[in-house]
Amino acid sequence: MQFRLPTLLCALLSVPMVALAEIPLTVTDAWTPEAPPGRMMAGFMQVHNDSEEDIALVDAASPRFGHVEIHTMVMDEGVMRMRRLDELVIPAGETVELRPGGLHLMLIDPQGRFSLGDRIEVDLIDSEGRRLGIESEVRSRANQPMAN
Ligand SMILES: [Cu+2]
Repeated sequence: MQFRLPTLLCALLSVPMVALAEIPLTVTDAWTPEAPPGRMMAGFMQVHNDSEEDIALVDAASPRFGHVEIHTMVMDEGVMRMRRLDELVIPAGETVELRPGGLHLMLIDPQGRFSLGDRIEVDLIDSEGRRLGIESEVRSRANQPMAN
């Protein structure tokens, strides 16, 4: 034990204490349509890439949900279906829109209930392990424009 403890301390001290940089994205108008309790919910937003390099979002997480995925909609034998994306690329300098009928975050396994106006914390995670914290406001479906 006398010999192990210093080794352990060295190992701990060698872990970088510097937080990873935030993802250089600007997210605006993030919102989530209200849903019956216990159901999956969606996250919509505009994501602008402020940098000169493409950014690949590969995951997302929320303390309010057991699991978050990035989804798109695809036409499958005449029916629109959701499909999970392994990555969503936000091209340098461009804006990608997550909206009803298209790209969205899928908020799965809700932990508790949500009311209109609640702000759901979500971390976007990119291929370099960087994160960006956003808040998605729960809104009524009725007041939102439908896709297309
Ligand atoms: Cu989905």
